[in-house]
Amino acid sequence: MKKLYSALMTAFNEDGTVNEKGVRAMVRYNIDVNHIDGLYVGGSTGEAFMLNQDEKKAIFKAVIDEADGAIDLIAQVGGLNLIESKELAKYVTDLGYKTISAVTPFYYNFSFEQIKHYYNEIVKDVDTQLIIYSIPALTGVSLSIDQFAELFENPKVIGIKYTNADFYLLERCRQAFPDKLILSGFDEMMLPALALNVDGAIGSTFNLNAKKAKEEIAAFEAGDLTKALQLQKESNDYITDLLQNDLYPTIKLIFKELGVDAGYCKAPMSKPNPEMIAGAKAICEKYFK
Ligand code: SI3
Repeated sequence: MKKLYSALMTAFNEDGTVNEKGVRAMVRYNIDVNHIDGLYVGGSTGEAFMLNQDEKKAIFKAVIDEADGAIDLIAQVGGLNLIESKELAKYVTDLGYKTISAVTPFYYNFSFEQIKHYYNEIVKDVDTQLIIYSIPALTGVSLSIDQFAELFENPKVIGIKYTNADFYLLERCRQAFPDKLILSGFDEMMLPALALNVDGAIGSTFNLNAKKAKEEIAAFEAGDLTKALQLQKESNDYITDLLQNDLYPTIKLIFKELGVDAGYCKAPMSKPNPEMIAGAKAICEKYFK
């Protein structure tokens, strides 16, 4: 069965410090209520690119402690400071994470040789397996099929978190790398990605909507495309509402409505205003009550 992962959020206090209790509460919700297969920790949804090294370490430690072996965990350790990424890779490996992931390095228009060096360095001193985090819309970095193939020459590089609406490239990757793990990243496009035979999906909106997303995967795997499409349509109504209300703070506000203290987002992400709070309540009422 294809796997569903929530991209774990980070709960922050109002002053922008990490609220570990809130992080643990969201891990519990994902395990106990969502029955999720796994968590992607320290990604975009975790606001990780705004965290310092100590905060990242504290989150990785709290998550593996709270999950206590119940689900798969993938630790996103990538960023712009390669020394810190390598240190994090070692840190999470020592904690017991079996899989790491690293975003393609961004901002400086790195050459492919530099990107390849970055990945080979991150895995060099650890025996953990790595999934490339490809998200061109946010990083501006698009890898070609040949470049993925070159990264896969390192046997520790085992897959791609494919957050990209380029389905032609996804199909080519699936054909070219049948034994690699490909996890799709845009929740609103999960069905077309399933059709191209991804191994599962990772996403922010599954933190609340895992039940429906799992039903969609089950319908797809049973060959009931009509039902899978209907479920994707229903999920996309919910995702559209979330996106229109400001995605990350709204997921946290809905968590709060459901009794989970997910805290705040970190500036410069928005703090909830009365309109956003009303919007989140309405979305919660419409889809989750
Ligand atoms: O946390 C992560 O790194 C992700 O899993 C990213 C994931 O692909 C999400 N992308 C972003 C930028 O948040 C999606 O789940 C996305 O939020 C969702 O499809 C709504 O557009």
